Amino acid sequence: MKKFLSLILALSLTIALCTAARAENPIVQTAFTPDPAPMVYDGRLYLYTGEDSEEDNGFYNMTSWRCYSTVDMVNWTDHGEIMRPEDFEWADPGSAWACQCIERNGKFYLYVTVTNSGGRNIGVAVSDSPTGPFKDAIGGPLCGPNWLYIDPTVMIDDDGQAYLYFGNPNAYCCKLNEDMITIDGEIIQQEMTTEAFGLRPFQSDAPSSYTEGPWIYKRNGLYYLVYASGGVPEGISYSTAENPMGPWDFRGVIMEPGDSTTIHPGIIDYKGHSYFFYHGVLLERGGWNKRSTAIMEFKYNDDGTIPHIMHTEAGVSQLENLNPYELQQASTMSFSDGMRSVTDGNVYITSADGSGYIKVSGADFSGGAKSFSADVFADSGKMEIRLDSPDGKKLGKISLGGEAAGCNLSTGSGVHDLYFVFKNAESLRFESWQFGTDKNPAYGGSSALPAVLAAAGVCALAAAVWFVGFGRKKRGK
Ligand code: FUB
Repeated sequence: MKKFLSLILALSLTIALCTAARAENPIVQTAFTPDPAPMVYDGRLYLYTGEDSEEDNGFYNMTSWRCYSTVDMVNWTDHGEIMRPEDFEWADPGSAWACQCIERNGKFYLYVTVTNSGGRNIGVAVSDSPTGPFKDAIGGPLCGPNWLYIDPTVMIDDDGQAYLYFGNPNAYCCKLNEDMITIDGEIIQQEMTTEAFGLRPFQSDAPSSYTEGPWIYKRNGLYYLVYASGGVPEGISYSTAENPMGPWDFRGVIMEPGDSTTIHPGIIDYKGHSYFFYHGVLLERGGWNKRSTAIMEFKYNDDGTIPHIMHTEAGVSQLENLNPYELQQASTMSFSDGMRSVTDGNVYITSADGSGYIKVSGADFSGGAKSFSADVFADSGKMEIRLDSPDGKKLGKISLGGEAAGCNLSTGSGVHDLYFVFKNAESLRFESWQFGTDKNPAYGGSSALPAVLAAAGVCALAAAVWFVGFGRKKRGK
């Protein structure tokens, strides 16, 4: 019996630890996040995406470019809208198609696709920070207008030469000058052959399988071009080359089409792991023009080839625990349900209809949490702080509306998934939070009404089953 109980305890611990350590696909539920483009800078992984509007216009209603960042691959901080097409005075609103950001000499260059009356264009914006603000660097297109000019991807080679690829259904490339905002020489169209880019399965008249969304990088001296392929619905294929401007050799399909018309790849190494980014129709409220970013970890084969990657809702493993005693943005989360992100100078989290929750994965409560403070305000309702599931062990609650309210907080210890659960929270504005190890929380927030909660009670071992939801097709509301 003793052995049996130990086994149950060990199993429960294993479940708690394993389930606390995984992300979920899609990685963002508070907004739509098509066309993912990762970038590593100064120890953080940044992710740039477009934004498919919640308001359908029958086409791609893409209102802004957004930025997210992480240090653990599971909890992502939403930096909000970093730029809108209107910020390019010559571009049409709603045309924020695919982008990529790259750093050079401490400046961040955001290459984007935007439309105007003449066609599509590659524009470039610049900032001193990876999270913006970004400003149009030229005052006009880098290239375009041309209806075939979409989806820029940029790489700086070891010798400092920068290369830009873009295009649908042809792949174009050119060199960039060191200023990163002017083109050096001619724009060259690649030979769109089967040898270079594979065969389009159901379109024998198409020149090759290459469709759009190129992603260029170099690994072990070899150049890789990964791209949406096969026409509609798109899968993802790749080619390699000895020279950054080609010719390219088709190397195979990485991912089959999912349930989205389009798909868009991004590949990056971070903290010793290789990650594959793509988008699909992954949220319950999603659709062909309401797409979301997903991530898979993969390992290159010994010969440098990329393995076949399956679509899956199981995300990637958490690389390190989160420190709940540091001031955290409310927009840092691993999953949410019923919540939305709003950018108004700051980024805050609100709820779609007053109820919902935010999950923060793998928070390390070593030392024991005795207090909690948050920069949170709503006209009414309450916020509950729970462990390991939306209805798991309740550490405490904050009554929202009017003055800051509090209650006793159970002592937290160990590593737990943290849940902020909102009930009837009208006009919610949640900006940041922090746990404390003493009973007199000193709030470090920046605005709104600090709501304070003090502590008592016990945090029992949470072997509670984490709500994974495998088998559910779409995630979050
Ligand atoms: O998101 C709009 C367009 O759809 C992108 O520019 C393409 O890559 C495809 O994802």
